[in-house]
Amino acid sequence: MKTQVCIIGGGPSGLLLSQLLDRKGIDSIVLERKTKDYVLGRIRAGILEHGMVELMREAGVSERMDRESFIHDGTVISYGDEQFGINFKELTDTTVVVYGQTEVTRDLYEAREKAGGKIVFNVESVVINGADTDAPFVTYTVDGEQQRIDCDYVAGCDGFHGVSRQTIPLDVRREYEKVYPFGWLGILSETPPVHEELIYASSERGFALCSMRNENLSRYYIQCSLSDKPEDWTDEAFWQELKRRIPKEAADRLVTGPSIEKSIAPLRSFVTEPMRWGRLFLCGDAAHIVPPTGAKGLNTAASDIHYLYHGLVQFYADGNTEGLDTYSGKALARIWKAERFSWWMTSLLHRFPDQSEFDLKMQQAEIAFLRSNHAAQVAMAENYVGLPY
Ligand code: FAS
Ligand code: PHB
Repeated sequence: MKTQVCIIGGGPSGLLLSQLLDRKGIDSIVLERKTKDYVLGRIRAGILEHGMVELMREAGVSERMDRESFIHDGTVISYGDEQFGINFKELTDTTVVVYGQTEVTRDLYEAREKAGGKIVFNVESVVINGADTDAPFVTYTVDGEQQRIDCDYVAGCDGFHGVSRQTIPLDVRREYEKVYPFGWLGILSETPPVHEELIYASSERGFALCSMRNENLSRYYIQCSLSDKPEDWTDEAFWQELKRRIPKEAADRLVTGPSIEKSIAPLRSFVTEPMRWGRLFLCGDAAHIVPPTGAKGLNTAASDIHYLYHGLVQFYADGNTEGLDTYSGKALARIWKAERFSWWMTSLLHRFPDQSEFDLKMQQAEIAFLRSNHAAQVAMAENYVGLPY
């Protein structure tokens, strides 16, 4: 087989790139390790920045998002029983969209299938060959048969555990990592959200987040130990702990119910540089990971796709490689700012096992400064709604 762009990974990054390229007449093939149902079964991000929303529009997949998503003008930050709002709209004249990554991915799959897009599921043993030559090709097996795709470029959209990043030689790659000493236990429940906006809660017992997917589907998280397993937590234990970490007036009105999904995500900050090696481009979680506190994971994947898409369109239009040659530098410039913000939000709101009394005082002072200082709130809001592409 031959294609112009071979895309490894059928998550939001790979599907969005394939859909955008298709609308410009650029051919791609998506190789996905799992089944579509498995990919759609992952419960992940919930907040879309303005830039991601615009990309969904440009990809022609925004109709259901426009119909079913929530627009949020701001968020609540609480510590103990104290709470205050950050009004993104007033501070930045920008809002965020609440629409689950699962729905984004579902819409993209539907669009690719409608357009006759080529997606190969259940692929195994994917190998990216000749990425540092002018004739790269990808080999893989499906149903026990070895296959080969010759292509102009390879987009590594295969997430943190994929093969793309590993294809870049160790003497070329530089990796930066910070692993946090806790995880997030998340549940999904068919209950009405506790508040019309998100509540990011800091408490002496640890962090909690009250989020949502729609008016009767809520997403809650509590900071948990890395040694915890989802089965260690009954629903009742989760709800009781969540109530201890959010303001009393929210805890009193919290509607609880059975969890329909329960999982633990580890938290890490991770970046690999460069994000290009020859004709291989890394996008999204294949190149970088953020702790989900700042809701930047999916949204930094989006800006990567924006840069790569425009670089490929420019190349196929007139052979100009300027966009491709500047991809890694441009993507990393925005990624590092998102890494900083995600690390800052995580440091601000979580309890760290080795925290000293002084560290706690600094955390409380940082929250008090954010509560009282306009410039601090503008800075937080500008990062949360998304820095420019
Ligand atoms: P993805 O990991 O989503 O997709 C990669 C795809 O590649 C997968 O479908 C995988 O099956 C496939 N693949 C892997 N190896 C392959 C191979 N060798 N061959 C072919 N295919 C292969 N972000 C937030 O903003 N908020 C959150 O709350 C949040 N929670 C998260 C929880 C978890 C457990 C994880 C892992 C991430 C979370 N994220 C969150 C971040 C998440 O939303 C990512 O940023 C987003 O999925 C990035 O999308 P992709 O880059 O497409 O990577
Ligand atoms: C979510 O709804 O899953 C969500 C929202 C905001 C975050 C992280 C996760 O910062």
